[in-house]
Amino acid sequence: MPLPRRPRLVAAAVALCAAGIASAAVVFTTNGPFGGFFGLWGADLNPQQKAAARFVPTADHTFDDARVWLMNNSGSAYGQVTLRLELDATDVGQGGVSRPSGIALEEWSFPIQTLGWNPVQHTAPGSARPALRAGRKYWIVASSPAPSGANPVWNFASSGNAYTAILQLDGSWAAGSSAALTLTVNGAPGAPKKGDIDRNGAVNAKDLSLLLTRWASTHPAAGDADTNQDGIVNALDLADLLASWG
Ligand SMILES: [Ca+2]
Ligand SMILES: [Ca+2]
Repeated sequence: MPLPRRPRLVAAAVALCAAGIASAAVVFTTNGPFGGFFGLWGADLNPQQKAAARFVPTADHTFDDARVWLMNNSGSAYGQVTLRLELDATDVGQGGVSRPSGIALEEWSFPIQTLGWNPVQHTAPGSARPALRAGRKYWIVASSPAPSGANPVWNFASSGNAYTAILQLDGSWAAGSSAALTLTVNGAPGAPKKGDIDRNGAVNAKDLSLLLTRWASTHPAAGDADTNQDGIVNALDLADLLASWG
């Protein structure tokens, strides 16, 4: 006797969901903006002020997306937001103070999708999908060209332990409030081997050719050829590639 159609369809849907769950993991997350002691509040994004949250993966991942809660200082204007996934200054030879380096692995720009005191979680999906290496420091940096009073606000989390920083009027980064900017980073567990630039699972002459083509490049052209993520393609990356040959 043939099986009824409905149970077979349900089984297929469950299998698809299971596959989706298995391929994604939370690399880092804070709580959302609701329920905190001060209620809804956050850091203004305008030409004089950027805001950033730092995260440190505990295991290697491949970046999937970043999600932040944003609201709006205006009741009628949708401000523009730019988010960037940046390397840490201490990893790219910019001194010993942890802060955003200005070197981006990914970048997104979109209009904020909310008006007034109405936070919405905005998702920035990965395109280059860089490796997030265990123990390294990364930043999600937000900025906006919108003028103060009609600009996006990056909400503080009700609780959480992200390290945050604010770009001051004089152009220097300073430690943010003790409260965290909201941030969730998702990724697929595991990352390509260092030197597997075309991501086919092997490190071979094709990857070597790609690395040499990008020799001395900086981001974004450097891409995965910058295997040690120090901002430039050079002999250190070549050594990484040769060490994982095969
Ligand atoms: Ca390869
Ligand atoms: Ca490098």
